[in-house]
Amino acid sequence: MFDILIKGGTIATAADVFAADVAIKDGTIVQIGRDLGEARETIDATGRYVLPGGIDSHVHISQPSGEGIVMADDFESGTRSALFGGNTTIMPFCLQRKGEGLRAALMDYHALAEGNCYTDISFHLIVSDPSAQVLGQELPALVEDGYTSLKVFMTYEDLRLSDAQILGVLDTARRTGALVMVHCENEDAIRYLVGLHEAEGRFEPRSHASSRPIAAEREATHRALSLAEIVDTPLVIVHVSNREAMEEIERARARGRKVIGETCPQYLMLTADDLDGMDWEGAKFVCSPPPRDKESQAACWDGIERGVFDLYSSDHCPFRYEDEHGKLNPRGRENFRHIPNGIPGVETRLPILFSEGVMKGRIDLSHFVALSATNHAKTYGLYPRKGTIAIGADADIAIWDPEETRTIRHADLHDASDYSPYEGLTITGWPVSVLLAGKLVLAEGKLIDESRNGRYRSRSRSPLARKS
Ligand code: DUC
Ligand code: ZN
Ligand code: ZN
Repeated sequence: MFDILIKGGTIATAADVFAADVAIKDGTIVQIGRDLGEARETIDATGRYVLPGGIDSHVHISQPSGEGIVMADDFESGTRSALFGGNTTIMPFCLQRKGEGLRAALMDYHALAEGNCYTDISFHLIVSDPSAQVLGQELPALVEDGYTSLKVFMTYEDLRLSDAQILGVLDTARRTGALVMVHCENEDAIRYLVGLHEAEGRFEPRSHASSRPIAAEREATHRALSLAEIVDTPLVIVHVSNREAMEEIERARARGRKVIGETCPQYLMLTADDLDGMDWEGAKFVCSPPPRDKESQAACWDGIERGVFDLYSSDHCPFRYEDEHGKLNPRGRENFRHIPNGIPGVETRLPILFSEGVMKGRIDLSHFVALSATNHAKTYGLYPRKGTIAIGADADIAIWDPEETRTIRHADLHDASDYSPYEGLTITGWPVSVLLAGKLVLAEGKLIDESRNGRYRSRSRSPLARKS
């Protein structure tokens, strides 16, 4: 006797699309086929797609974000929103503050997450202080413990690493088998341009975009790839916003480098013109790198279609708009430099890709599954336990209605922000039911299990980043 049988749906993996039933027992997929037998509960998936639960490998939750600024989502609201968006695993970042140890930072995040998650979670580290102790002892031990990826920044005064520091991190990553993600923007160039904008009295949100131009992203992308080449380490270039940075990835690949590229919905759907809104409304779209122009959108779609981008993540980084601790904090309502960087999007990531990608014929359903789950699991060491529908995999499953059409309204979403950058966008195709570890948590759009049974998952090393 199975626990659950999902009957009559169309299953899609990153390789195949086929009609079959799925049988689940003890949280695991145990059979796939027809006439599988009896189950205690049957879910009718006729006319629906049965897909691996989404994995969003780039999410920020409860991350300290500067004096007086508070991120909108905690683990409860962030994972609830993720679940409604068809996700069963998210990977938030654990930020190391300068002078702080990595383990101490992780303990804080684990304490915040414990018992509060509607989806499974796993942490990437953000290394802001690569001291000898961190690189020599903490990081190698943490990689052994299943924290197998980390991010470094080339921008932000308090986070940026020098080239020498990045080389040190990359060298440790090569020796330990960690996978390094890089935020590529040239901080000195940005600082120069911010100064120029301020001198000219250009304080409005739009200046955020013009002070962080494509050249600053392209240059940093090239430099990061060159540093990784010198150390012979694979690299993930996160949140790519335009063709020039994308072409740096393609050139590095042509030289034989192992490089993974990531883009995000904001670079497919928004432009810098969105930062022009009346009454400082443009602050709602301030994120880094900034959204660019129509040509860059087309380039990012091209990168999705041609497989330059293996990863499509939300970069969910939510701040409330009408809030003195959010976008309209006292300094942020006067000067773009103080508007916190980031936008919400964990719930809308997959519906946007389904509607704009699959329904508009840009990608097929298997490519959608690869971008929504499989490639994230493979890149970050969760595959084949997660990211596919296969015997033995965790029964993390999203059931999609490909015909359901909805217009995005923040009032209908489940994060703790107070707006969506995609308000008013009409979407066809929504996840209607979600199972986490074989338990139906979301059923026909309703949260039916509030027990928050999502678990922290340690990860294997990325197959890209084997120890050497
Ligand atoms: N980088 C991110 O990855 N997310 C939000 C802000 C940023 O700079
Ligand atoms: Zn970043
Ligand atoms: Zn991010």
